[in-house]
Amino acid sequence: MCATCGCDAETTVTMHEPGAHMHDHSHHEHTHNHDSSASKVLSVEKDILQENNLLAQRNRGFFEGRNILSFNLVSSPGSGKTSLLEHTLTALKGEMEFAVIEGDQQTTNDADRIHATGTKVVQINTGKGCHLDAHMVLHAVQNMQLKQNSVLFIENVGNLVCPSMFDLGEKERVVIISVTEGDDKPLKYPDMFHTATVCIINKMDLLPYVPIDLEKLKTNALHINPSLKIFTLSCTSGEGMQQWLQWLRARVHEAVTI
Ligand SMILES: Nc1nc2c(ncn2[C@@H]2O[C@H](COP(=O)(O)OP(=O)(O)OP(=O)(O)O)[C@@H](O)[C@H]2O)c(=O)[nH]1
Ligand SMILES: [Mg+2]
Repeated sequence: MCATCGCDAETTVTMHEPGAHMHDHSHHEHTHNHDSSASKVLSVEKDILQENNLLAQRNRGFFEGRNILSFNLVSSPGSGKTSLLEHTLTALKGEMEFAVIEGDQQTTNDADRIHATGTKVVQINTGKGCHLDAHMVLHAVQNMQLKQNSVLFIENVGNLVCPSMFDLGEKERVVIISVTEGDDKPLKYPDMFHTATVCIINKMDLLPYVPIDLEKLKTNALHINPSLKIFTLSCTSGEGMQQWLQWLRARVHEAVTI
C-alpha cells in the first residue's frame, strides 16, 4: 500500500466466477464504504495532486527559463532505467551537458552508478514513498546549479502505477518496459502508458527466451496511446541503441539552443 499518494483510495475488488461476464458490475465490490471517512480520503488525494500540479508548473517554468530539456523515466522496478541512463550518458558525453536526479526508496546505488559516468547526480530517497513528486524535484534542482541549455534526466521510483499521477514538470515522459514483463502490461497499467510520450521496450536480447508477442505489446501500447514513440533496444547487447540515441540527439537539438 502506498503511504503518501493516497492511491489506494479507489481500490476495487473484482471477483470473476467461471462463466461470469468480465464487465458485470454486479461482481464489483468496493473495499471502502461510501461514508464520510472515504470522502475525506478522496479529497486529500485531490488536494495532494492539485498542489503537485502547481509545483510542477513552477518546475516547468524553471526548466523553460533555463532552456533545460527534462525527461521523467518511469517503469516497474528493474526494467532498465539506470542501465539506459548509463549507456546514454556514456555515449553522448561531450556532445551535450547532462544532469540526473535519481529516485529510490532507499540506497544511493543508482546515484553511484550515474556518478561513475562522470555526470552530476542527486539521489532522492523517498523512504516509504512510492513515487517522486514535483516538490522533491523542485528542492533537488534548487541545489544542483543546473546549466543553461542542458538535459535533465529524472529517474523515478520503480513503480508502474503511482508515478503516472505525479507531473514533475518534465517535457518528455519515457516509460520503459522489458520483454520479460509480458505483452499485456499497457492494458493492465494504462495510466503510465497514457501519460508517457515515449516507450522503450528493453531487454530485447532476452526475446528468444521468453514467451512474449512483441507486436502485441506494441499494439497494446499504441491502443492506450496512439502517439507514443516506441523504441526496441537492449542495454546489454546494444541492439537498437543507436535509434534511441539518434532520436535523443534530434530532440535535444530541437529543444535546446546550444
Ligand atoms: N538481459 C538484460 N538485462 C538487462 C538489460 N537492461 C538492464 N538489465 C539488467 O536488469 C537489471 C535491472 O536494471 P536497472 O538498470 O538497475 O533497472 P532499473 O529500472 O534502474 O531498476 P530500479 O531503479 O531498481 O527500478 C540489472 O541486473 C541489469 O543488468 C538488458 O537490456 N538485457
Ligand atoms: Mg534504477
